[in-house]
Amino acid sequence: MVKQANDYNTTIRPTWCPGCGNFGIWAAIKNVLASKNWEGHNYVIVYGVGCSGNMADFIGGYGLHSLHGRSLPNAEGIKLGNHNLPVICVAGDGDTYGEAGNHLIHAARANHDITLIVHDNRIYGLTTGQASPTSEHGFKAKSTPNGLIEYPVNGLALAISEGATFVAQGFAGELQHLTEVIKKAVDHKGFSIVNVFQPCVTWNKLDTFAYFKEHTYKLEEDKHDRHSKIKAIELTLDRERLPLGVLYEEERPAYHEQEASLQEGTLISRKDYSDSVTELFKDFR
Ligand SMILES: Cc1ncc(C[n+]2csc(CCOP(=O)(O)OP(=O)(O)O)c2C)c(N)n1
Ligand code: SF4
Ligand SMILES: [Mg+2]
Repeated sequence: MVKQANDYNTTIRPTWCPGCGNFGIWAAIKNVLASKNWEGHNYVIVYGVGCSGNMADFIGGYGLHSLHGRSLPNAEGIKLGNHNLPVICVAGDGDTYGEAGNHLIHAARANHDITLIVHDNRIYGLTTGQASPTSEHGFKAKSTPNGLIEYPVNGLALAISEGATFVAQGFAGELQHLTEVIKKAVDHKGFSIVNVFQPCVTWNKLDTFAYFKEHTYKLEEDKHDRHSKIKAIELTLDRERLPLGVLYEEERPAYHEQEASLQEGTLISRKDYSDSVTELFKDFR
């Protein structure tokens, strides 16, 4: 039977604030799962901790609600255990560019075959509105009543420079476009990152839907050279005009394709491995 987006709902209704941009990303991810006609065991989604990570309760199928800043290493472990399984990470801007900053660098340079979807609301949503690594310089929040001293992390430039092989951007208010971008990222072999502008209507009164609508533009595929790192990084430097679409793409063997021990099949298909895991699990009983 052909799947519909709502087939991926769980029985739990989202607890996000009415109007939150997380709804748009949730819809786009479910659209992508439906376009693949995947059953719940055909993919795994690893979530960080944040309002974004709460999506773990609202999408069915294989999933792991990990720790703040730790979705990537968990996803890498899953991918190395069964490299035939598509692995997606869902994490916030605070999670990805703050706590997981180091993991982001190493996932990119290893070219792990994982898609990371960053819910970039430029704030710590779940912990009720502190400045995040992507908040604007001068941003006044509870944690920075006199204005944020630091300048924002340029997460996509970092990903490109460290070796990510698919780098894109989307907006939660552009569902169809976002669906297409995430689908391309999931289809890409290697490390893909999609930074998604996701307004937090409760705590961030600066980076609103209206703001992103006014400041974003769609890249024209025939005009932008998505194989040039320099051109892609240049696009990320402009904080006033924010590009949507695929900024950078490159073909390079993924990590699991180069790891000698995985050439004859997945780890989970090896009896010596499953026996040792069964043995290990006895310790947890
Ligand atoms: C190691 C660790 N540090 C800090 C926290 C507290 N904490 C939970 S969510 C969060 C921020 C979430 O912000 P973000 O990642 O941007 O996600 P959002 O809620 O905005 O979707 C923080 C600091 C934690 N749970 N674990
Ligand atoms: S606090 Fe912000 S990010 Fe969290 S659910 Fe509410 S609107 Fe969304
Ligand atoms: Mg956030």
